[in-house]
Amino acid sequence: MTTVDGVSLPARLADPDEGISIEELGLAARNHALPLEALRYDVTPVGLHYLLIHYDIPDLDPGKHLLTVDGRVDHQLTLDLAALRARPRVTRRVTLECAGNGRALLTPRPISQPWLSEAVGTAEWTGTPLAPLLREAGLAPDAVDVVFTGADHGVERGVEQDYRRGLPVAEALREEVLLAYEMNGAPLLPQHGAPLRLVVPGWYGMAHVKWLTRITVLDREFDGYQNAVAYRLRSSADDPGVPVTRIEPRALVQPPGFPDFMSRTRVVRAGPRVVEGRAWSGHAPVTAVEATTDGGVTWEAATLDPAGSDADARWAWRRWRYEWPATPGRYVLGARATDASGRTQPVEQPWNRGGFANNLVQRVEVVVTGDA
Ligand SMILES: Nc1nc2c(c(=O)[nH]1)N[C@H]1C(S)=C(S)[C@@H](COP(=O)(O)O)O[C@H]1N2
Ligand SMILES: [Mo]
Repeated sequence: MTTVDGVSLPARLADPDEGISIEELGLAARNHALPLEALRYDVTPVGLHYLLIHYDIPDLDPGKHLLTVDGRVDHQLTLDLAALRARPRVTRRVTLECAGNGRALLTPRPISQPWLSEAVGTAEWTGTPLAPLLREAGLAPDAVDVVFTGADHGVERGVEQDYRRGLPVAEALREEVLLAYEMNGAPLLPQHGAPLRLVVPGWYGMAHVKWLTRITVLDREFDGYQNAVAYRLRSSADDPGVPVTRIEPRALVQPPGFPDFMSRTRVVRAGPRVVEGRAWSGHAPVTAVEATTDGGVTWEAATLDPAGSDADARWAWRRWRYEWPATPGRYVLGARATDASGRTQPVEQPWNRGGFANNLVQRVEVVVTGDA
């Protein structure tokens, strides 16, 4: 392990009432969220999809890019993009969400990329399934984790590293997992992992390794930084914690009416209104969405759009709507998704040190006015 001293800020929680720092602002400016009005699209236009890039976008030539499969396999494989494109081609609609979504709303605030509630997007990913490639390489019977290496390189908490993530072999062998080279019908853009990335439907964003160069099969659990240190649910700094894996259920409201420039408070004209949004879960299909207009004191059932009959959309968000007879006053809108595993969203704040996998109900401040 190479360490670089003196360049990284230590892991820290914000002091009570400590504002967002220049470092957090720098991360937020590089890594943008989904503008919430874009919840209107079934498939997020590429430029509106959220972004999360730990280091720099690497400079890769698609014509020369190679993917190596090695480690505990019978035959090491090396494939270029043409060879990957010649393999069976699949398109899947998948919702990605950053594991740190909602972090900046927690108290105390973990200092990192300061997401509000909008680190989410849905794309149509095209590529070739990973499992047949692993089977062709011949997985050793003692295979435990499959490690995916990106071409990006940086330092995190003093540890110099390529971005690498391990995935349990059973997850890597799911038929839905893709080596993707297209997003919404066009070659991947640099910021989304061009020319090749992993897509692990149902898992938080950190598993979907971009700029993929190497797949290494291990006979033990991967103990690299992004698995052993970074993406864990810890109650305190010395708690070893548990790994962050699948996406917890969440519903977001597409903010109604029009916004105030600074506060983003919404202005809605009185009258019969339809509040709508999207809901998703990486554990099991969403079975119910409830809406609130009083910040979670009372709840009403919302109507969920029928599930995509298309199995290829099983991992995508679903639209929901709620008819709201809006009368003048101040409101706090929100929604709560429940999935078939019984998981739902809390109104009371859950907390962990990294601010991961939190799915606190959103709060959309609305003023309903009587005049046009
Ligand atoms: N190589 C590499 N892959 C990566 C990352 C990264 O920094 N480097 N960020 C991860 C994280 S934390 C997220 S949330 C998703 C974001 O994917 P997107 O930027 O295409 O939305 O990419 C993941 N894959
Ligand atoms: Mo992320």
